Formats: sequence, C-alpha cells, structure tokens
Amino acid sequence: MRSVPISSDLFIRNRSKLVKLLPDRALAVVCSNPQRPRNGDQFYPYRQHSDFFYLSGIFQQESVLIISSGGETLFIRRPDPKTQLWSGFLLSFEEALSLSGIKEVRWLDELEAFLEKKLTDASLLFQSKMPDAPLYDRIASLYPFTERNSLEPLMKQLRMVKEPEEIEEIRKACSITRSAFYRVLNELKPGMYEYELEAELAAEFTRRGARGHAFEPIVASGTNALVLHYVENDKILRKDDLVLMDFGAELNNYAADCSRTLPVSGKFSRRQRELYDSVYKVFVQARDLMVPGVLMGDFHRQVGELWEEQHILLGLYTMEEARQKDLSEPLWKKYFMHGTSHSLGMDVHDPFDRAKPFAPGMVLTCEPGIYIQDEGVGIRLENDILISEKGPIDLMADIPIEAGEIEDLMQ
Ligand SMILES: [Mn+2]
Repeated sequence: MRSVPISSDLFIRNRSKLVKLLPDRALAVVCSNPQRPRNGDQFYPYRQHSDFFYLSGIFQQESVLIISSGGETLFIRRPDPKTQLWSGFLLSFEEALSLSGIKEVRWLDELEAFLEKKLTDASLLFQSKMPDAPLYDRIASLYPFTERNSLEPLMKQLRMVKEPEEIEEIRKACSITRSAFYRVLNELKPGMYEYELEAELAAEFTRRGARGHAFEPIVASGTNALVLHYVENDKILRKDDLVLMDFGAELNNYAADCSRTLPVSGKFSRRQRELYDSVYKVFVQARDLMVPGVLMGDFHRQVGELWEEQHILLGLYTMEEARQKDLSEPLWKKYFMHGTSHSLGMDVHDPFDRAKPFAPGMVLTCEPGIYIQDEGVGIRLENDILISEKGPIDLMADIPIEAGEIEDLMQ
C-alpha cells in the first residue's frame, strides 16, 4: 500500500446515508470500473469508479455492490491461481470486510443467483451512470423489464458534502501538492521545457505515495496560458514569460487542485506584477465570499464585479464602456471566461448541484484568472477551500501565493 487506507467507518456511514435516500423496495446496484484497454494487451492504469469507492472503499475491479434497506452485499472475484500469478493478489473475504465494513461478501459468480432472488421483491434497480461496463450490460440484459433509475442524483447529493475522513484525505493531497510546488520553485530556470516541470510535479507526487496527477497537469508558459486546457507542456520556458501551472496530486482517490503562475526569471516585470496582484486581490476577496448560504451562480457574478473594478484599474476598459454592455454578456467575461469555482473531491470536478447553496463540509476551488489576448498573458491562482460555519478554511493557505513571497523563494 502506498498510503494508509481510509477507515471503513467512512464507507459504512456513506452507505447508511444512501440507504436513507433510497425509495422503498429499491435495490442499488453499483459496479466497479472496468479496466480500460490502451493498446495491444496493455491497459490504462486502473482507477476505481468514484461512486463505487465512495460506497465501498474497494479498489479492485470486477466488484459489485448491492445495497437496499434490507442489507448490503459485496461481490468480488474468486481468487484463482492464474490471475494471482500474473496480476497479483485478489482480495479475500476478510480483507474486503476490513476495507469496506461490509459483513456479507460473496464471490462474483454467485451474483446472478443472488439477484434472481432479490429482484422478485424489488421494484427498482438503481445504477450509476457508466459507459461500457460489461457487468452493467450483463445485468441489464438479464433483467430487461426491471425499472432502472440513475443513482446519480442521490450520489451527487451525498458527495457534495464531505465527511471528516474525506476532508483529511484532501488535506493530505494538498500537502503533497505543496511539496511539489516547492520543488518547482527550486528547479524552475529559463530554457527548461514545460514538461520538465511536469516531471518534477510527478516525481514528488509519486515519492510521497500519491498515485500521481489527479488530472492532466497544465504547464503553460507565455501565450500558452491563454489556452485554458493546454496540456501539451512541450514549449521552452523563456526568461521574460510567466508560467501558469494547474496541478494536483491524487491520494486514496482524493484530489487536490492548485494553480500558480510564476515568473520564469524569478522576478515579475512591472506589468506582470500589476496583473498578478489584481488576480491575488480578487482571489482574497472571492475567498471571503465563500460562506454557507451562497449560491454558486451569485458567487460567480459577485466575483465578476470584483473583476470589473480591477479591469478598469488595469486600463482594459473604462467604467463607461462597462456600463454600455448589456448585462447578459458583461465586459469582464472577455478577460475572465471560466467559472470561479467547482466542487472538489474524488473527482477533480466533483458532482455538484448549483441549485443548492454553499454548505459546511463542501470543498470548493477558488480560481480567479485574467487572460489578455492582446498582451499574450494568462494568470490564474487557485486554492481549495473548505466551507465552514466559522468562515472559509483555505486548505492551501500554506502554499506560497503572494507575489513578493514567490519572488523571495525563487531567489
Ligand atoms: Mn480547478
């Protein structure tokens, strides 16, 4: 094990919360992710389905979880010598019980007989959305007349608010992400390639027991930062440029999501500093707005107004020009065209219901940015924020962000 497994208490609690949301006589069927073929006889590195992991703590493929108010059963592959020889050990009943807290564990080859019996008195079968999962297809073909509903809305409701164990995992992922950032601060030099910084991030993630990047990292220098989802990371870092990095470690299936923008030379030019400070100012003000009761849409609009003030100060447009624009397409969107925030958890963009206000236990990113085509500059700063009764808790408060501090560290 690269990292300490999460206590089964979490998964026991998660399942009991799901059972409370299930309608009478409903049976929830949740399948593990299949292995995704890559090429030839090779597969992509295995990643468990987030819903499945949330409810079971089990990382193994070809596993099925059946949950109803009447009980819970976990099906896992029957260990056989050939699989164990080639692919390593499969979970035993005892190991599956200790990871998940599920007392009834059975072999997968007993699933059909089990469902046959269960489905006679269950009217609904809930499945979470997942393309090309052979197990789902098989179950669907066996019971074509059973009413099927998506588990997705229920899982979204649950996963939006994090349990203490989940917050702890995100904190750890943030701490690993912080180490990686320090490593980049030390290594960054003009003339390097963007992918060399990507490698520093990956090296630190792996060294610290993370499974690697939680998402494709962005290392975008100069005008590449204007491409919001730039992942080529193959250009040379030039001394007068900024480099925008959007990166985060994944630990025990939980993600961190951080963005920093650094001067390649170690020192911001006057204009770069002006722009950087405007992003930092909006970041600090936006973070203060992240309190219980706020709606995501209203939050973003408020941040847009903060931006308008900064844009005018930066000389990008005048107040008169801003007022002339119709409200549906405000001028600030020209320089800040993405959202300010998204939910973070097992998925870097975790399920989130925008109709629900911010609530304690939610972990949301705060990521204002400025992108100026005419000047060839893009800057984004992003931290992960825990919503609490006592105000926003910045889980990345210890990752350097202020321009002066960044310059000092790069000397
Ligand atoms: Mn983000």
